[in-house]
Amino acid sequence: MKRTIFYLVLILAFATTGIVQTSAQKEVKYGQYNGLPRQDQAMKKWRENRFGQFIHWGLYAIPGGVWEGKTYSYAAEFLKSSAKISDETWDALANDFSIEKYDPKEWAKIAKNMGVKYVTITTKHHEGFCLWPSEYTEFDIENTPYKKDLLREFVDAYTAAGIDVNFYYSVLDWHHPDWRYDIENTEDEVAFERLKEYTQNQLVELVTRYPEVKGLWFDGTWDKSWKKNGLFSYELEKMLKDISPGLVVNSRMRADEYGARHFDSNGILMGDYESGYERRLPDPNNKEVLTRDWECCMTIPENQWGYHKDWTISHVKSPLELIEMLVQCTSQNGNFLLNFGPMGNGDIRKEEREVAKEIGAWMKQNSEAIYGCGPAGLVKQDWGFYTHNDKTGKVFMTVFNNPVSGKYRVRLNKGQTLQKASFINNQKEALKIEQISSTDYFVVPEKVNSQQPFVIILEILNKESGKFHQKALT
Ligand code: H79
Repeated sequence: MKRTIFYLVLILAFATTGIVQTSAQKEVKYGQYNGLPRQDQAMKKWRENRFGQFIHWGLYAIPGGVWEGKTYSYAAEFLKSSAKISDETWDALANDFSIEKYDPKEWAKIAKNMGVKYVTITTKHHEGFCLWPSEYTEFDIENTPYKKDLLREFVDAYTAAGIDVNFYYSVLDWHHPDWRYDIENTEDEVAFERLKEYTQNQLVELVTRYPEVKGLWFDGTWDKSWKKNGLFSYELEKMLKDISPGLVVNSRMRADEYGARHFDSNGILMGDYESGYERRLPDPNNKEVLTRDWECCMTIPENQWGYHKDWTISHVKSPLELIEMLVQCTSQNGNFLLNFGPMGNGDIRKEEREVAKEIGAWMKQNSEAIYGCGPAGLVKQDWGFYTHNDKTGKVFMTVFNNPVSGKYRVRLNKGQTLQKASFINNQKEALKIEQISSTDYFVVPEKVNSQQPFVIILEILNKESGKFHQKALT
């Protein structure tokens, strides 16, 4: 009996330390090689940015989800497929891409005022149309009435505004004759080799023509054809990083030699950060996501990335909902990438301008709780989310739900004491604190703004080190 208990304890001890492997490790040659989480300057900057703007712009912005008088409710950038439009008809939209209202400096100003630190723009979406003059296709901006390199103008304007530029690139390509969903015979294989060459050429072209680019965001990589080419994506990632040192690449690019995506066959993340959170967030108590870099990309309406004329067909998220998502991401070590779909004429729709303005107003007061912040290592409470700045040691509580008691519970870890609480916009004045146990406190502000999420800064002392709270990754 004693022996059984001994073994049981042993097994439990190993299980909790993670030494016991539940499944055998596979030999994976084309998996992760970056050493994560990356701690170089470029990656640190990506992480500190926290808030980005996604831009979906292409020919789909012209019809805006409406074709021959009929409104298609599925994603506007999928209209070619939803309305079963022929290649010829769709490709002819390039003749209407005159974008007379395109003003990248104004776009950059809107983004800057919203408070984003980076932007990710679709250089080529599934339709295959290229926003830059590519040497490798005619289906690009050069062959529209606009003619000029809009991407160059975009990169210049955003860079001048101090916003890091990233490129989205869809490998899936409805326009390219060599695209295959799967490789079933020699003909497919030969065609897909050409598609791979095209993909590589274009990506090398992008990082060379626009050396300012900080990262690549791959999409359309879920088909069998790509999954059967783990070695290719492995070598391509390396090649692009050789040309552009510091380049930050999302996990969607890669497949390993067994066809596993995002995470290799041993469960190790590929690329530099995980990009599976599309239009959804992790559970707020999910601790696993704290151990890696990740990004959530989000639409303002339900599922519209490209410009859709009719935003009444689904719920449109309010700035408050979006701010809450941004804060949640920060609290769980993630970035938040909020999508905009500019119009076919190059203008930004008024609803998006309004969202940008309102988020921007909040950020002007409270961005200290976002930039450079991450998890605080404290137990989440119902009023909202904690964030923490490693460099200053400050802990921020961003409140979204006000308790009817007017008392905001804080539970510290053992060995910590709460020294002070104050509003972010009035740090000189200390708020009332009630200690209720060795670890628990109530912060009791006399008056709160119940119309807006607000931020309280906590100063926490670690009794042993005598220092302010340092990040406790769990
Ligand atoms: O660009 C936006 C969308 O147009 C694009 N990604 C965002 C950022 C997108 N393309 N397709 N989709 C989104 C939805 C595709 C979902 C599926 Fe699948 C692809 C269903 C089956 C294959 C992803 C992979 C979900 C399951 C497997």
